[in-house]
Amino acid sequence: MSVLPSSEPEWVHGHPHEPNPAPPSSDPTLTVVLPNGSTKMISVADLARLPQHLVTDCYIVSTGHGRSGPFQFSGVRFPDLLSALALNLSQVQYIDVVAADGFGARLVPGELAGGPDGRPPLLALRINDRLMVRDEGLVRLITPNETDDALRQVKWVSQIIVKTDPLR
Ligand SMILES: Nc1nc2c(c(=O)[nH]1)N[C@H]1C(S)=C(S)[C@@H](COP(=O)(O)O)O[C@H]1N2
Ligand SMILES: [Mo]
Repeated sequence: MSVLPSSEPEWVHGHPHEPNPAPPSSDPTLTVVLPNGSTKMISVADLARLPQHLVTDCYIVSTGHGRSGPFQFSGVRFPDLLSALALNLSQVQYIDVVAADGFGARLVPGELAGGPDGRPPLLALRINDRLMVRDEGLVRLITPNETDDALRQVKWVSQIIVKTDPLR
């Protein structure tokens, strides 16, 4: 399988702004790339077994087709994913969440756990209390506090790349 090169992906500095309406493929495989370069496949069922967190009043704000919502999304918080992978949040430098169509977002330590508002980023599995279908993302990164352009609401998550800082 292909792993992103260590140079920065182009979307770190913003995206060309036409959202894909449909998934690039029906393959729902989700791969975690661990700091040592090894990979681990995780399924939606694996994610569903981890603690689920609900965030209400989420909006997907597209500069192209307007604002949709409010939605309730629920799914897995990053600290819970990291502990399931036996990784320590305090060592994380960043996590890249990449979709099957090449779209992605980078999460940095200060935002991974979420703030006191209880609206952390989620690997969301459910929308409005039902599982998302593939067209909706199946597994979707939801960053509740991003309300500008939906560039961090990554559908069809296929790779989660965890980078740790060797000095910490
Ligand atoms: N994988 C992936 N996720 C994506 C995009 C995309 O092109 N690919 N577009 C983003 C943008 S710019 C928007 S506006 C929203 C659209 O989400 P919606 O289809 O739920 O309205 O998805 C975001 N997530
Ligand atoms: Mo967008």
